[in-house]
Amino acid sequence: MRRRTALGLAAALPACARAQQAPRPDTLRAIARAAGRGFGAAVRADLLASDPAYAALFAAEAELLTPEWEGKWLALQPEEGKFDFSALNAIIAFAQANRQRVRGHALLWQEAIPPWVATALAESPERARAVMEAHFSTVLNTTRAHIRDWDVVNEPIANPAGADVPQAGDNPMRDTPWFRALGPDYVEIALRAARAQDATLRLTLNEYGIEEATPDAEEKRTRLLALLRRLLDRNCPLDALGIQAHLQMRKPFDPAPFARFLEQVRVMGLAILITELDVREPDTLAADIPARDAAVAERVKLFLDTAIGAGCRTVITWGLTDRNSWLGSEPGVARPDGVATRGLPFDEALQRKPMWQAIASALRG
Ligand code: 9MR
Repeated sequence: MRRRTALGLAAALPACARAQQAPRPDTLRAIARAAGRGFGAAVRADLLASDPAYAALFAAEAELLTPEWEGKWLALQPEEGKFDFSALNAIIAFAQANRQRVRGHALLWQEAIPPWVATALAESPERARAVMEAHFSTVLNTTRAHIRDWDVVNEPIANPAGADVPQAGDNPMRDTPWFRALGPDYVEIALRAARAQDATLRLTLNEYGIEEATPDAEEKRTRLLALLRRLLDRNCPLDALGIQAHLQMRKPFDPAPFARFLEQVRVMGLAILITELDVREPDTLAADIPARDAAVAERVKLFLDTAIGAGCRTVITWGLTDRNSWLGSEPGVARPDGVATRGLPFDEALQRKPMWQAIASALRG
């Protein structure tokens, strides 16, 4: 991860990314705004600093920015008590220069935690709580003026046995270092700890694998609803559900059960955000680009129409361009045949694809 001071980055911004002008009307950012909605994307500080075309694209198209890496524990507190906000601050400076908002991602997750945290969590529940509270205190108080929405707990629900990432036993909570240290109440402990630091911060619980029409996703939705009900029954502070939406073309999508789920979340009084939208293409897809792009766009349109129809007002994609997507680089996720994946609204040359039109059309509602 390249490091730059916030000032250094702002100075390095291309003129088009610095301009304090109204957003162009034909951008996802402006289309969403005109419809009373918000559009954003996950962003990387190293690419903002090194790639002017990438920076200009984010300045034009996104109103919300989620740090793809820079808000994670390993990025912020690699050693106990030694915090590093340089990369996150670079994103905040970029957002300020372009009148964008930044979402926080993610306070508590089982990935991107440094070894010292794993060791501390294994020591005792008291030590686990102290480590959590110290991290939340510094992170939330340092970012308070700029980040008003954090994913407090990321991915707490276990995948059902037999799913892509199976887990032994049938505990509905995912077996993570936090779960092992503090038991199933760690989610409530974390939400209360975040609220204690900031009375008006939007507290979001973020989850994946709950969108599609498969038995695994249905079971995960059931588990998630049970957790949300339990939290709210106990008056635990919680404001929003983040639905990651890493969609997969090889899995079916059916609007009806997903809409029913969203309605159940909505009546609990929680806001619903789409936080990490992208589309994984099937391994078997023939390399006919127009057909692939059309299929991806059709899936995105159906999915977003369902979410927006159920009251979701915020759509965030996990990156903007295929050039820089985790879909093309993550082992086990990238296509085994080496064919570049096309799961984001802009292609590798930063040109709009049918997925861009699908998002625009859904945002217009
Ligand atoms: O896209 C992210 C990748 O660059 C990071 O290496 C990885 C580990 O921090 O996390 C990826 O983002 C994940 C997100 O934080 C949570 N939901 C799943 C995303 C894709 O793995």
